[in-house]
Amino acid sequence: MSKLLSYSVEDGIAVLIIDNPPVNALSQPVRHAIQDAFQAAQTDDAVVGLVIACAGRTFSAGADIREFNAPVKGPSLPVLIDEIEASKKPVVVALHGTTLGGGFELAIGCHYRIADEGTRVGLPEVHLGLIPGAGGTQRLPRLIGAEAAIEAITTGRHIPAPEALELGALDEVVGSDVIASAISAARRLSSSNKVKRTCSREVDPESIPDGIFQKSKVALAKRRRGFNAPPAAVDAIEWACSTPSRDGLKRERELSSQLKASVQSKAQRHLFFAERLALKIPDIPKETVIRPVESVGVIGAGTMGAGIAVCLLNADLTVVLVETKQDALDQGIAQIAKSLGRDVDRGRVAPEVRDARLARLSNALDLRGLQTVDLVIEAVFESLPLKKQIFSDLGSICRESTILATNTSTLDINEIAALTNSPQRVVGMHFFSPANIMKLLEVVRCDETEKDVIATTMSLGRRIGKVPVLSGTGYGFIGNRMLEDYVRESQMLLLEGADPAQVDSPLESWGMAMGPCAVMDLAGQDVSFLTRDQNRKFLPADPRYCVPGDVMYAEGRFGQKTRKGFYQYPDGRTRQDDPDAITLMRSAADRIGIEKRASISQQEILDRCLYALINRGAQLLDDGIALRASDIDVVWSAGYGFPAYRGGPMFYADTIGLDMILKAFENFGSQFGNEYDYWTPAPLLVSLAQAGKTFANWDADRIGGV
Ligand code: T1G
Repeated sequence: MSKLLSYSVEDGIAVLIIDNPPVNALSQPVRHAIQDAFQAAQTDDAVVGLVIACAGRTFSAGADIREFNAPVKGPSLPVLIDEIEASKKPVVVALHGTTLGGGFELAIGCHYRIADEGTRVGLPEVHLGLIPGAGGTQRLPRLIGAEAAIEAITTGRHIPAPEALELGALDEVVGSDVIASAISAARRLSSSNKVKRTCSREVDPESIPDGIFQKSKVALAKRRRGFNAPPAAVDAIEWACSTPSRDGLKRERELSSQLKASVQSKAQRHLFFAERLALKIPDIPKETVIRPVESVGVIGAGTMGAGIAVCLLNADLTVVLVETKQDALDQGIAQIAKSLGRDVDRGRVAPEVRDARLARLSNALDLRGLQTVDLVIEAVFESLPLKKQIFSDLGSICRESTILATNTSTLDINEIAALTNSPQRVVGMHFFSPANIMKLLEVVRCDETEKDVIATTMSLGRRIGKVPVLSGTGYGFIGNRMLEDYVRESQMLLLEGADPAQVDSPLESWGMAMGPCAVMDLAGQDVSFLTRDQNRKFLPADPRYCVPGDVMYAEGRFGQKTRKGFYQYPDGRTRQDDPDAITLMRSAADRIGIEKRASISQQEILDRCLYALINRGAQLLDDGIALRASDIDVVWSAGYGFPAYRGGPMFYADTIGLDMILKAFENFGSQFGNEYDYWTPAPLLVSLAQAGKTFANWDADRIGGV
C-alpha cells in the first residue's frame, strides 16, 4: 500500500489505517489509497470484514480544503463512500479525536461506528460556506432524525461521543483500544451476515416535527443572517426525508458544487486558513521554544480583568487576581463565579469542573502576590501614569522570566515597557470586551519584545480559545486604527444629513453585525470621546472630525448606558430613532457650516465607510503595523462583526477590484474635497491597483499568503 495508508489482514479482518498528518485530511492521494485497499479487501476471499481507522491524533477531520479551488480529481469522496457503503463485507470504522466533515461522512457511510470516549464528531462545513457534500445531509438524518440533523449540520458543532451515541450517530463508545473493538465488531458482523447500510434506512415521517424545515430557515435568517450554506443544508436534509437516497445524494452533490464555487465559501475558506497563517510570524521560527505558562496574574478585577480571568481559568490555568480594594476584588470574583456558573447552567461544563477551575483562582490586594506567576496581564483603566507605575513595580517583583503584558487599547506600550528593568519581556495583549466572549486577541509587538515572548503569547492566545493576530505598536494597533476611518465617514454622513438609522441599515443589510452608530452607542460615546481626546495628536485637526460623537458626549448621551445616544433605548438595549439626537447633530452641522444634503444614496454610505476602512488597512500594511492583508481580515471578522461570508475588508476589496476603489477615492476627493487626505489612497493601494494586482497577491509575494 502507500505511506498514506497501512493495510493488514488479521484473522480475516482487513485493517486499513490512514496516516496523513496532521488531521488525516482526505486528499486525493489518500482517497486513492483507501480505494485501492478497499478493493483489495473486496477481492480477497480470506477477508470477511474490514476496519477503517486513522493514525495520529485524530480520525479524519474532513476533505482536504486546500483542494477546493481546483477541479475534483477522482476518486471523489462521495463516490468512494458510496462504494464502501455498498460493500457486501461489513465495514466498521474506528473513531478518535475530532472526526469532522468528510471524515464523519466516511464514518456514517460505513456499516458500524465505534468511537473512543474522547471522540467528537461533527459536520462543520457551514463554517466554510458549504454543506456536507459526501452524503452527510442524506445519511445523518437517517441515523439521528431530521430535527437533530438540522441542528448538528446548521451549527456545525462538535458533538461529544456519548451524545452522538445517544443520538444514534455512533453504535459503540469504548474506553480503550478502539481498533481492537472494531476488529471484534467486524468479525461479529461478518458471522451474522447482516450489513446495515445507512442509506437503506428511512426517516420516520412521524419523527419530523410539523413545519420544521421552514421554521428552521426562518430562524437561520436571523441567527445566520446573510449566510447561504445553513438554509441550503436544511433543503438538503428535507430531501433526505422526502426522496430516495440516490436522488438525494445526487442533488446534494450538485448543491455542494454550487456552494463550493461561491464567493461566500471562498471567503470563509480564506478566513479558515488566514486564522492559522496569522500564527506564523516570518522572523520567529516555528521551533522557537515558548516559555512555560501555567500561572497568570491579572491586574484589575473590572469587567475586562474578570473576563480575561475567565478565559484563563477555562483553559485550566492558575490565576492570581490583583486589585487595590477589597470590594473591587470581591466584585470581580463574583463576576468570574457567575460567568463560570453560566456555563454549568447551560450544560457546557460539569459542576465539578467549574469548582476545580474556581479553586485555581486566588487573589491579592498587592502586586507582591505576583512574585511566582509566569505571566502578568495588566487590565486596569486607561491611565498611562497608573500603568507606568504598575510596570515599574512589576519589574522588581516578578521573576525575570515572567512575561509582562498590558491590555491597553490606546496607550504607547513602548513607553510602558521602558519603565521596567527588562522591556524585552513586555508585550501587548489587547482583548476585546467581553473578553470571555470575543475571539480576537491583538498581540502587540513592542520595539524590544523578545521573539520567544511573542511566540509564547501567540501560543497562549490559542490555548485560551482566542484568535491571535500580531500587531505592531501604533495608535489603535490594527482594528481600532481602522475603526477610526470607518467611524469618521459614518459621522461625516450624519453631519451631511443622514440620520443614524440611514447610516447603519445599509451596512447591516450588507452584512455588518452592527452599524457604526449603534456600535458607538454600545461601546459608549464617553469612551470613544475620551479616547479621541487623549489621542488628538494622531488624528486630523479637522473641526468636523467626529463632531456628532463629541456632541453626544457633551450632552451626556453616552449611548446604551444612558439610554440615549445616537439612538434612544427605552429598555436599555433596543434602539429606536431619536429625533432629539438628529436635531442636536443638525444644529452642530449648521454651526460648522455643513449643509444638509437633499439625499445620500445607500451605495455612497457603503462605499465611503468600507473603502475608508480598506484604505487604512492598506496604510497599516505599508507602515508594517499589520503583517498581512489576511491578518487584517482575521482582525475584522473575529473582532468587529465583519461578515465572514465576505472574507474580511481586504478580501472584499479584492473581490471589488482595487482599481474600482481607487476610482471611488478620486471621485470622493473631487466631490468632498481632500483637505485632510481622507481620499488620498495609500501607496500600496495605488501600486497594486495600477499593477492589476490584489492584496492576496501582495501577501503571497511577500510572505506566503493564503
Ligand atoms: N483540510 C486541509 N487542512 C486542514 C484541514 C482540512 N480539512 N483541517 C485542518 N487543516 C490544517 C490546518 O490548516 C493546519 O495547517 C493544520 O491542519 C492543523 O490544524 C466533503 C467538503 C481538526 C479541529 O472543516 O476544524 O470535509 O497551519 O491548526 O487547532 O463534506 O483543524 O499547520 O499548516 O486547526 O488542533 C470539513 C477543519 C472540511 C475541519 C484541529 N472539516 N479543521 O484543530 O489544528 S470540508 C473541517 C478544524 C469537507 C465534505 C466537506 C481543525 C481541527 P498548518 P489546526 P487544531
